[in-house]
Amino acid sequence: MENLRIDGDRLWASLMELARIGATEKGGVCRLALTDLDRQGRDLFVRWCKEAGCSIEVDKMGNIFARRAGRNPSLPPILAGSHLDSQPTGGKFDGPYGVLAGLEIIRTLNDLGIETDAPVEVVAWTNEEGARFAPSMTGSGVFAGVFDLDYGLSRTALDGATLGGELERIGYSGPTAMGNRPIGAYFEAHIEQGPILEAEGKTIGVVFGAQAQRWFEVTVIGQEAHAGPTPMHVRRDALLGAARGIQEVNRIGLAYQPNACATVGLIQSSPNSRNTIPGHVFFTVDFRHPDDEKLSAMNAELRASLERIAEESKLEIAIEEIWYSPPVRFDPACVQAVRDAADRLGYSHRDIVSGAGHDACYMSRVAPSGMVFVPCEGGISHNEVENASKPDIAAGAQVLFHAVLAFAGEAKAR
Ligand code: HGY
Ligand code: MN
Ligand code: MN
Repeated sequence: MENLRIDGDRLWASLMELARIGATEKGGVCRLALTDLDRQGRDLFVRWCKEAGCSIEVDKMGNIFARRAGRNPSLPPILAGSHLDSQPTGGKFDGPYGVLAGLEIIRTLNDLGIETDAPVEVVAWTNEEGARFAPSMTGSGVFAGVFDLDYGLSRTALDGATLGGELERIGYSGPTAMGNRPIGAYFEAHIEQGPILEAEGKTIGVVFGAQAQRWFEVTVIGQEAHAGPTPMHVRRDALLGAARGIQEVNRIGLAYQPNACATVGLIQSSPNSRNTIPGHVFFTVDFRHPDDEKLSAMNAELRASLERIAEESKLEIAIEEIWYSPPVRFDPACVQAVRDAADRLGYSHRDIVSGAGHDACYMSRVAPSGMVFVPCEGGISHNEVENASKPDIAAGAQVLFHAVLAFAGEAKAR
């Protein structure tokens, strides 16, 4: 097993080449799901997989599966993958690392002339980020049966584009039926996107689970009126109501420390004119906690706060939960395979729970799944400065390779 080494330089070069698609001035990436830039990234990935001798399948949600045959085609495949879409101010590694680390496994198997027992597949999931089409992880969610296909295809962006329409437009509305096929195991390499591994000087995160999430959409309705003649005490200011609501989101997040996370990331106010009192405000809430009951309590507190604000400020406030992702525990055998690989390869490691959601969270419902984390600089992600070191990127891919091989069956030279 010890000579089974991936090529870290080749992986890094592929990451940097892909990062040129949608590159931003600050060194990040903006490749929103199903835009032309996402299509270009997908096309490059497909070309590389074909060059590596893989057969390609695209399903009805645009998930791309690149398959390397194994000795026994009847065995369920071992998958490695992640996503190619990014946040608006995203980085080079969030998503592409897991996809290209999977491709690096294929390339290394080819270099070493190794035939695995089971087929190995690399997958690029559609719309993991949920930045353009909410919620997150819709491609893997439909594959895993969490959402039905109509729900997935009907997700609508703020500009009115539908996920299904955009899949058609960029030519990635595939013929393959969704999911419903045996998968031997699924592994995903990802940057941690938080500060723990770097702070502790650990190279590998052995991910044993992910925290729960709830996403909400809040609409505040007041009354547009003139900013000049309207006395303060008669106003029904929707933006002031939203501000109080946002303050409550933060207060609730702080009240449920040490693990709660509470974020308002998107706000729209209308009519957005300096001298008109806002009459209509829309904002989003992202609540997370490893403990499901605490997350429910945060939800209840938010609803109570918004009710009180509506009454006090004579506003109409509606809150809709649009997404709930329960806490995830990955398969113990997959977690152990990652831990054993890190041990065998001599990498420092620690068990860790994922603060972020990942496609592996949904894949864990249909296949034994595990994840490999590597540190990112300053723990920063969903930011154009997102960075990781070449040795860590290689180390994570090395661990991924050994974990996949542990499930793909003994590797023999062809
Ligand atoms: O939001 C998340 O956790 C992921 O980046 N989609
Ligand atoms: Mn990601
Ligand atoms: Mn992300």
